[in-house]
Amino acid sequence: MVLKPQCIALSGGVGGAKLALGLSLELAADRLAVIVNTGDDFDHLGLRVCPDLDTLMYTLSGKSNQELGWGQAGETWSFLSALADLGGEDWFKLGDRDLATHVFRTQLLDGGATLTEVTQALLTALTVETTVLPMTDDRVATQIHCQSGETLAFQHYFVRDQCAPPISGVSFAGIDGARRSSRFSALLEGSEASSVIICPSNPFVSVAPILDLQDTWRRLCEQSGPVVAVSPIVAGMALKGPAAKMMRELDMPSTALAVAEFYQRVYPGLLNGFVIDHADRASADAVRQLGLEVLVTATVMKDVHDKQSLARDVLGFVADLTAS
Ligand code: FO1
Repeated sequence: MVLKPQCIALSGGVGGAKLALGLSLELAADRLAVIVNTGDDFDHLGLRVCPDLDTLMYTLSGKSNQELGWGQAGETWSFLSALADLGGEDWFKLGDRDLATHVFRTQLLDGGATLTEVTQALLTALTVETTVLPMTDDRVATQIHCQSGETLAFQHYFVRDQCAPPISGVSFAGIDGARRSSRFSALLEGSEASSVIICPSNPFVSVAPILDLQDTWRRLCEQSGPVVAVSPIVAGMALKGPAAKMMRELDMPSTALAVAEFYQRVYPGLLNGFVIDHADRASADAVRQLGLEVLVTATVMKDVHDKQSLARDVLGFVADLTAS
């Protein structure tokens, strides 16, 4: 029998990793599993790069670069600089230490290991005890459809083009044939109740790939524990990344309320609760009118105290919803 964790967290990169770290400080390692978006993954310079998985691993191991939000602390850039001298592609900043992760991963994948197995090998090497799982071992690639008619691979849009092109939509190539990783599927089975926390990650490019994979969002609805999402939008701005800009371009107001409306419209019945920042407390009643319980708290995570404090608040909210 699989022992189900108390909490399944769904995460993209930087914003999600912050709350995942807070949750890992509040819960025993065997009570938390973090499911990570792999739609941002891509092949670059002959290497398999998995930015969100790496952000989670580095954050949970205390090795993350706090200033950049991605990559490793104390990084050096000799490889990238030498590559630039040769006229190679240097738009995606691979640090020397980070490079070792991608070489190690690519070698194991080429040898027949699954992404789940490689991720576990990296977590073990980094002494991270929390369960961190890719959403799938199959290839799913987020595609950004631009208002110009062009379609961009995610990292070309996000890093190379700095999220500048106005977008008209997002799709996930390969998702129809992709399957949940077996350990992710195992987490959704069994009788013990798990709560689900959707981290403050971009709903369109970080959370949607996980929810859209097979019947995942419907399986999450069937969990006996509550499902809550933390808004990645605070006072009209994204905590990190292009979520607010994307919302405006997709004809949505860039508000926490619009994030809740998006989840209710696209994944009806998924959410039981929604977490918004004090700055958005005026929207609490409107979110309640969508049929959701609301927690208003401090959601901006600048330091580890903020991360643990938000995790504690969200877990308390989940416990209240479980009891009611
Ligand atoms: N983000 C950037 O804005 N610029 C970069 O050059 C960059 C390099 C990079 C290298 C490895 C890695 O794991 C992540 C990296 N990221 C970079 C972050 C990443 O592209 C995004 O944060 C995520 O894909 C969005 O969640």
